[in-house]
Amino acid sequence: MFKLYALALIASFAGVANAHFRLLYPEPRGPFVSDQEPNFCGGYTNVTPNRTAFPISGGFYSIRTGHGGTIGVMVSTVQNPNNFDNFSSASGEPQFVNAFQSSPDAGVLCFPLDFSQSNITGVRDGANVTVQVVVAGSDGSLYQCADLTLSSNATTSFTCANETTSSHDSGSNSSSTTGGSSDSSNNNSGLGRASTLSAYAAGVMAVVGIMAGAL
Ligand SMILES: [Cu+2]
Repeated sequence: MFKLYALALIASFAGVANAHFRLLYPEPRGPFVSDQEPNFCGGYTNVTPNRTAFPISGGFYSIRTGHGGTIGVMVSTVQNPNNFDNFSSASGEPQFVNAFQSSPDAGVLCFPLDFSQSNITGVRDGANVTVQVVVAGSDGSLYQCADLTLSSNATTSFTCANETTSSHDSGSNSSSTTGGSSDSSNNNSGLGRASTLSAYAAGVMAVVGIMAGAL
């Protein structure tokens, strides 16, 4: 009886650890390491040479997540960002690229990532930047980073698609909608679950609170 219970407990922890999220696009700094995801850049503290040429406007990012959460993207203009301070402005505010997204669902999600509206110093054509995707959910804040070079004429062959599962990791109840390509001509077509205003506000509170804790 005890053994059975212990096994179930281990299985449930393993489930939590495996859930987390993966950054599908742009390409993350390195292979996914589940245990490292609660740490800065998912455990990858150094900038990588595999920079993705990324459009300043009309871009998107995609994750696969095992659970719902509030999702934000911070940006650093430091050449080798290796700590959370590098993703903050001179006044200490975390630099988020665009509005928080909130998804109650697990699955593959795709959201716009538009640098042109961000008004962050140093974000411009040709700049080397690093993005840090934050998912704040039931198991805390998780991080993945990607090193980019911003370009006004970058294009990508990655297809922005959404495939959500309605219950935690069940995978049994999925629906699929395919968004457009990354073309700047249809830059909102990849938007998945729309975030409501209240979810946005809650997200800001949650992520900023977590950032404050992390700093
Ligand atoms: Cu998780």
